[in-house]
Amino acid sequence: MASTDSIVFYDIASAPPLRTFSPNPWKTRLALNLKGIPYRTEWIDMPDIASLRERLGVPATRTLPDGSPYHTLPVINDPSTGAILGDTFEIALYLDRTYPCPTYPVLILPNTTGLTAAFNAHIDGLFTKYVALCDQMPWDPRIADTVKSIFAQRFGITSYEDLQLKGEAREQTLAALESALGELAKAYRHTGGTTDYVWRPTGTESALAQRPPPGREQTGPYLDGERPAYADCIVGAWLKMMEACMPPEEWARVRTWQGGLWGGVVDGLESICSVDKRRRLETKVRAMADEDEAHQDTDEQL
Ligand SMILES: N[C@@H](CCC(=O)N[C@@H](CS)C(=O)NCC(=O)O)C(=O)O
Repeated sequence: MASTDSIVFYDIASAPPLRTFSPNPWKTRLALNLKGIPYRTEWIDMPDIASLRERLGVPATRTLPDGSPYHTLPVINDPSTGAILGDTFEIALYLDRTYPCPTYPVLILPNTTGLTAAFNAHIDGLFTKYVALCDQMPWDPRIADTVKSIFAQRFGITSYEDLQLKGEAREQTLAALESALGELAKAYRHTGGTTDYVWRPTGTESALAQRPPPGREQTGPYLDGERPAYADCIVGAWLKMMEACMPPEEWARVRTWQGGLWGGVVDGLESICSVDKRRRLETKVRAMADEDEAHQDTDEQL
């Protein structure tokens, strides 16, 4: 249960009922839930992020095209150590350092920090290209007009509505997203090298020969093994954004692409997606920590 000593997690407020919908806060929420660390959420309206960060003394980690600071969430404040952090990757590293294995499951496996950072940048780049498809962000009606004018000003357009993708252009963007996700799907199927044929029914003989027997392919829901790591939270965070912000019929299509891989990834993370029902997770998270301890014992014996 969250107490007064619990981590305070600042997330971007949606319309009621309050829920997480933006990708970077999702990364941190998934990470906190995966580790099973008690926390409470403070919901911040998007136009108030800059003043929050200034009040907490957390410098901006991004810059707008005109060079001015771009204040973002998530931020966490951990009263037990006094740490206040405002960058998702920094937060993941901090959580692993401060809440270590074996008491807590590990987010970033040993010797994969650089790899995970590069993966994070790659995934952010991949999904950002298609973010115009996420045009149903659940802004609170109280601030929706302000948010839209902030975005319009940022993109140098007169109306937020000009950002909307429609008709054929939208279909083409969906097709490009499917293809980009097809590339990413290769990372989930540790077979067939990097050829396109990993996720297509036909292929070169050598690619076909690398496939395991039907039913024994690695098809997620996690990138590696039987449990999620931070890399899974990164992909999961963007998919959860699509689930929350795309027209439902389009999200339903994304779920089915690459043999239903993306639906499976989101469903596989379901137990760590909860906003406030942490108790449900505790048994599962404890089991994961035990597993990490077992791995560590094995490593030490080698
Ligand atoms: N590099 C930062 C990026 C965080 C970020 O871009 N957050 C977005 C939400 S996904 C945000 O707060 N945007 C506020 C805005 O657009 O004004 C991190 O990893 O924490």
